[in-house]
Amino acid sequence: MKPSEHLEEIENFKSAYIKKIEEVSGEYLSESSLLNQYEALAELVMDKIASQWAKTRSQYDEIPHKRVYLFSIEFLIGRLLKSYVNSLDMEETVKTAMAELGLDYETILSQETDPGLGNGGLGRLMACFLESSATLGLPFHGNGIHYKHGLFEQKIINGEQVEVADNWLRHGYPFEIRKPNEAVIVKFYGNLHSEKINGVLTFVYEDYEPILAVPYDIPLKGYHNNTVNSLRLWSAEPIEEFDLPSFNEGQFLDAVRHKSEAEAITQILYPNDNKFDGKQLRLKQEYFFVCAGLKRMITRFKRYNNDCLDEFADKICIHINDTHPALCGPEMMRIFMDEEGLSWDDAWKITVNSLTFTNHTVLPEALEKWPVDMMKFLLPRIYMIIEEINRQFQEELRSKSGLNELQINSLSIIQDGQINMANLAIVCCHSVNGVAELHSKILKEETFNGYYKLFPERFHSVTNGVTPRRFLINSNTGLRDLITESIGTDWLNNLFDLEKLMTFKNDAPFFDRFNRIKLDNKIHLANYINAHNHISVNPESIFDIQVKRIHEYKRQLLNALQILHLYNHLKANPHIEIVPRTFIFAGKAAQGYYFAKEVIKLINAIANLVNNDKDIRDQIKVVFLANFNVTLGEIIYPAANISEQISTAGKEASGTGNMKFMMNGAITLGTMDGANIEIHEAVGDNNILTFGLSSDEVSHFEKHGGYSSVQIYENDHRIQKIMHQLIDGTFGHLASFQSVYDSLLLYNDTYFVLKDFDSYATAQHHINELFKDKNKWFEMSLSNVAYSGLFSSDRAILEYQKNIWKTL
Ligand code: NBY
Repeated sequence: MKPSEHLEEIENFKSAYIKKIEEVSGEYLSESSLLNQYEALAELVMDKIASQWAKTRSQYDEIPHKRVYLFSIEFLIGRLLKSYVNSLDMEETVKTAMAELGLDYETILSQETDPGLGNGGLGRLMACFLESSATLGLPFHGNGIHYKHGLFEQKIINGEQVEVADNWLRHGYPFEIRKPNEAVIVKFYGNLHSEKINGVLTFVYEDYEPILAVPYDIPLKGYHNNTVNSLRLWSAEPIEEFDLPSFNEGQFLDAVRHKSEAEAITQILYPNDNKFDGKQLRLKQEYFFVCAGLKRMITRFKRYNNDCLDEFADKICIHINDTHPALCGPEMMRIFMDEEGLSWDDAWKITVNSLTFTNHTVLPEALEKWPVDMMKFLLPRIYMIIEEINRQFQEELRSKSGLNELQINSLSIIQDGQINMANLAIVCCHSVNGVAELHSKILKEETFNGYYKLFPERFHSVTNGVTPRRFLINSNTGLRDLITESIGTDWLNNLFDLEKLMTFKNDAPFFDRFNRIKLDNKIHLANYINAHNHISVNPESIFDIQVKRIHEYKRQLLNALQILHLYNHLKANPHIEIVPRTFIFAGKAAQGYYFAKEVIKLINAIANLVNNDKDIRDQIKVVFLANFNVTLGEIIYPAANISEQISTAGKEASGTGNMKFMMNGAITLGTMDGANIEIHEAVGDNNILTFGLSSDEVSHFEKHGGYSSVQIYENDHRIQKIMHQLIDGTFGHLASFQSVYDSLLLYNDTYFVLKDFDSYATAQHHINELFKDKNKWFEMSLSNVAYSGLFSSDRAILEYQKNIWKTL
């Protein structure tokens, strides 16, 4: 763009904005509230996106591509306004226009709520996939739930987590469009009987409870292109506002009961990550969005394919994100047979050939199993179909596989009165994949070994990735600009290009700027910490960060205990000088997860002890930041020196935070788990710090009844000391951590915290030495940025296209 055109664009933008402010607020700009200023900008940006959105839709209809529909019960999309502005390539224009109007762009952006429609990695991964697909220009659509309340907001009060309901729609949401004319009906409960209608045996479903599913569409804009895809979120509503007969009879409470029961379905996101919670309402949610999403999609498909389903599986891929949407299998069978009149065999072919499935965890407590009785009661026809799928599957095994009854039973979809949803998913889908090499190997060799032996061709692996737009380009603008000035703009379209940065490893001016950018990012985070936690931290200290959901297997406890040990060490040796270190934590614990909440309490208790002890001379600081979410992550990742990825080996399927940190030049301190192994491979031994048991060692111990944590305790004075401190009043008389103590010593330390302690402490000590060597540290950090290309979600999506969805 010529400078004169740019000036004109800014002027046009300013006048459009002034007009928009009046439209949204009925006031002049000078009188308008911050919220109105944000709304006006959001609407202006939506106007720009809308025409591209309409065009993308019609192009997809004209040019037949294979489409991918992604079903996920969570989409953790984060704030959108900045993403939209940058993807429209309007950052400069908007920033300048706002400044010329006397407005602060950052403050306006901060008015946006962060939709918390997911728990953690699984939901965030889907958001990255949506963004990458739009950027790659692929027809890819999300289907999920329009939760009225997302994941709770976390406050830390007196060192403990307190949950506050998240009301993200309080001020409305400018980026969604409600489509009441595309609503569909979803049916629950009721009775089923078979009847001959016109000589054909038909299932008649009666006395069911109909619920209206209304879609809300959110545009997903590709970066610097014209593609705008959709995320469709379904909201549950009563068919009629009131039950009029009851209303007229004066039974007002009965009249509104139906309304609130209907709305309950999409009221709240279940706050568990990696833990199955078998509530009926959750099963309702799962069926609700599966049924609504499939119905709309199939209707649309028929409209553009002369009412014929023959080519369905050639043109459509339905991807299910973990087992939460696994009812897609039986629901497709129901639609194809009961509504479209297909035979079982024809319906089954289309179903299996269009469905693909990703597993995200091997933790047994996360695997979904629904009681048969609940399924039968809530979804009688679906249950009937699941039973038939299972019956036919077992028949086939009996006739073809040579397996004995015991083996056949172990593969059954229905076991001990429960429906095993992973088994259902594997049987109904033609592809199953893990999310990192190690995880996929464990799926094949352990978790789903019986199925792997039956269907080896179904098993795949696609290592996760994250979008570099959100996690580097838009959130670390200093580094973005340095990279572009150094290697040009190609890397914006191909992250592997970052490798060219290695040519700067001996470049002094580059070294200075690279370090200055990291320092600026750390100052930014330090200011945030000061404002929110009233703790002053030294930006020159090592920022050592662990942010993720709080879970025993992720071992925030190991980190906390190591800090306590370091504190003891400094107390005992008051003249020791270490490189100052700031340990930063953030993450939510599920409301009902007692142990995880105790860990939050312990971290805050340690923070209180360490930060206020004069003897420590500010050499270490500990900070727990409340309410970790996507927005906070965008401040944290660019400021990190150390990325803590310390799960018990074999337990973290992949991890994606590890990739976000790496892209921003943090050095991983991690176990050989999930994608850490692939990060290690990408950066080489010198640019990562690994420690601890391997997953083979962990599983060896597990198979032999664990290890003796007491023995470790007895032989290690450091461990004895910290264990005593948990219960001896170190943290005040009221704060005792008996349950933590017991889990480690009495219950034999399920997650190998004490077993890995020594090796972790050694690695931590090593960091101290490494950081002193500025050149060495720079090279490590630069290598992490340079070799992060592999961890772009663009690469992941291309692999899905090629190997899973066969859309390339
Ligand atoms: O999925 C995470 C994995 O732990 C992580 O290693 C991986 O990188 C990421 C993306 O593949 N899993 C995860 O976030 N899981 C959940 O959030 C989750 C939520 C709900 C339930 C189970 C798992 N549930 O059963 O209700």
